[in-house]
Amino acid sequence: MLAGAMAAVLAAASGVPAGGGGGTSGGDSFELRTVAHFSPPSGTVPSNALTYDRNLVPPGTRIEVQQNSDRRGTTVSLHVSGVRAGHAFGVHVHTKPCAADPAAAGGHYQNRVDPVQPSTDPAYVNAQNEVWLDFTADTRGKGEARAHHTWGFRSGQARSVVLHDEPGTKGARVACLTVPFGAVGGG
Ligand SMILES: [Cu+2]
Repeated sequence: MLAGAMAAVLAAASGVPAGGGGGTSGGDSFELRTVAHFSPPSGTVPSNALTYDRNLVPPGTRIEVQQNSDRRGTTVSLHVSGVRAGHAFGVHVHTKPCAADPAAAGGHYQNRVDPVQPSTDPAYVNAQNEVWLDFTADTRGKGEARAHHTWGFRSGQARSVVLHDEPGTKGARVACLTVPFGAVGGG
């Protein structure tokens, strides 16, 4: 039996106070690091990292996601260890948390939101308007990716990272990590 939901989330918003009042909402940066090991949705212990395909993402696979945001933009980085060697995955930031149903994570987070949802228009569905972290695992089942944008997330609207069984946007959902991505300035 897998040792359940080994997961850790560290989040910190920090910044230079605008005035002398010690006040509050206006951080100039947001940093977050989430580390977890995937487990099947049927596991008895709730997990923020769920695998829907044991062949491509075996239980125990490690995933680490970092967000670094400031006024200039946002970088999201991904490190995975333990997936199927040599396999090419499509990965995106999605709008909702993971659940037993792979569809629960919703659609892709979009900077400019397509008025037509679910979104299929390439003018909106692309790596500039969304956060794509596609990677190909090496011979040891490790992979990594990084994406930088000059925009930042809207608070509470980017909630997960979904791994798909092929690069791009057509692949089936094979695993999902819930991540509380944050906004600069608390907005
Ligand atoms: Cu996706």
